[in-house]
Amino acid sequence: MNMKKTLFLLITLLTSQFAFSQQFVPNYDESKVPQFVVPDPLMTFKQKKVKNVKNWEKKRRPELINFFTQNMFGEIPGELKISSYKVVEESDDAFNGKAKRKQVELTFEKNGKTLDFTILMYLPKNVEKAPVFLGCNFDGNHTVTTDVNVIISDAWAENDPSIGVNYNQLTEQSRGVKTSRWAIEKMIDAGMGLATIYYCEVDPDKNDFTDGIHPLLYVDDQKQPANNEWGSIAAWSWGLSRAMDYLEKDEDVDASKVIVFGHSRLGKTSIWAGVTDQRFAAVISNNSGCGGAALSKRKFGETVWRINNSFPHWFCKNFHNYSNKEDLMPVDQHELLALIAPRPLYVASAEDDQWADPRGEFLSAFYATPVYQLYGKKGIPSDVIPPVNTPIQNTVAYHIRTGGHGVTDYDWEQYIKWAKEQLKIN
Ligand code: GTR
Repeated sequence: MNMKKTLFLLITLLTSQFAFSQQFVPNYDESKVPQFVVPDPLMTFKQKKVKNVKNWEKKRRPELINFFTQNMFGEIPGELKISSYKVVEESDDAFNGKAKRKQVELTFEKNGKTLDFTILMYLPKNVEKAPVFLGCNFDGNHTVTTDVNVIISDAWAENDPSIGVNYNQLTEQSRGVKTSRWAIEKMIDAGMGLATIYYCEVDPDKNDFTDGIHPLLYVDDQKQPANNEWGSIAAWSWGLSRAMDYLEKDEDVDASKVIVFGHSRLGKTSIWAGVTDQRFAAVISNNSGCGGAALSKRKFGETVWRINNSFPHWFCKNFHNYSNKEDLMPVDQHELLALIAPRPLYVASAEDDQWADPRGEFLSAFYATPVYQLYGKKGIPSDVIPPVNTPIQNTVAYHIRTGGHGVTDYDWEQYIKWAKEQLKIN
C-alpha cells in the first residue's frame, strides 16, 4: 500500500471513530431538549379525533398497538402454549411460617425443540387467594431471597465475577444478592404474593437468536426473527404472559389481581406485557427509561440510537429505522402507556437516574392521562413534576425518589399501598 493510500485510510478511520464517539455524548441539559410536538393519543393517524371509549377501543388502540408491534417490540410469529407444568418444589414454611413457597416449571415444545422456565412464588398463608406481583428478575430466582431452597437456574448468565458468575453459569455465591430489590416480606405482610422468573431462562440477554424461545417459532430454516418480529423484550413479555397462564390455574392465586412489575430493561418488559395482555390488572414501570416510560423525542440521557446500538436485540429490527430519527416517529412512549388504560399504571423514577430521563418518564405519564380520563379515571393532574419522595397516587401514579437506578423498599412501600387501594385488596 502506498503512503497516500495509508494516510487516507487512517484519516477515514479516525474521522469515523470521532463521529461515532460524538454520538455517545448523552444530553443532560434541559435547555438542549429539542422542540417537538407531543403526538395526541386521541388523534388517529388519519387525523380523526377520538371522542369516546368506543372509538378508542375500536380504532385508536388497535392502530397504536399495531404500530408499536411492527416498529418497536416486534410481532410474535405464532402461538405457543404451555405444553406441561410441574410443581417441582413447595413448602408451607417460608418466611418464618408466614408464607408458602412454590417452584413451578413450565415446559414448551415446538419444532422438535424444548424450553422451560421456573416460576418462584411466595404466597401469604393467611390469604385464601392471594393477589400477586409478577416480574422478571435479572440474576436468577435464587438472588431475590436468601432462602436456601430456591433452585439455581442452569440457564445462561452474563459473567459477573463479583457475584460468582463465571463461565456464564449462576452459582451459590449469588444467593440472596438482590434481596434489597424485592421486599418480599412486606408483600407477604400486606397479604400479597410474589411470582418471579429469571428472564434469561426465556431468552438469554445477548444478541443471539439461536437460543431462548425464538427458535421454537422459526419456520423452515429461519435463523433469526424477521424485521418486524420479536426482539428479546417481547420474548420476556411473552414469558410473563405464560407465567400468567399458569397463575390462572393456581388455586392459591387471585388471577384477577396480578400486577406486572419490572425494573429498567425489565420495566420496558412489564409495560409491553401490560399492553399486550389485558389480564394484567395493573402495571408498574420502575426506572424503565428509554424504550420504556421515557419520551423518546426528548433525547435526554439514553436515546433510541444509543439503545439500538448497545442492545441490538432488545427491540425488533424495524426500530433501528428510528435511530437518531425520533422526530420521524408518529408516536411516543406516552401512547404506549395509554394502551394500559383504564388499568392502574405506576411510573417511578429515581433522582440520580438521569440516564433514564425522570422528567421524560413523568411527562409520559402526564400525556397518557387524557386516555384515562376518557374512562373517567384520574391520571396525573399537572405537568409539574412533584418533589422527590412525594408520590402522586391516582389510577396513574408517579413518584421520583432520592437515590439512583434500582428498586428500594421505598419503591415497594408505595407500590403495595397503591395496589391495595387500586385493586381493593383488604
Ligand atoms: C442500561 C440500559 C437501560 C436500562 C439498564 C438496565 O444499560 O441502557 O436502557 O435498561 O441497562 O436494564 O439495567
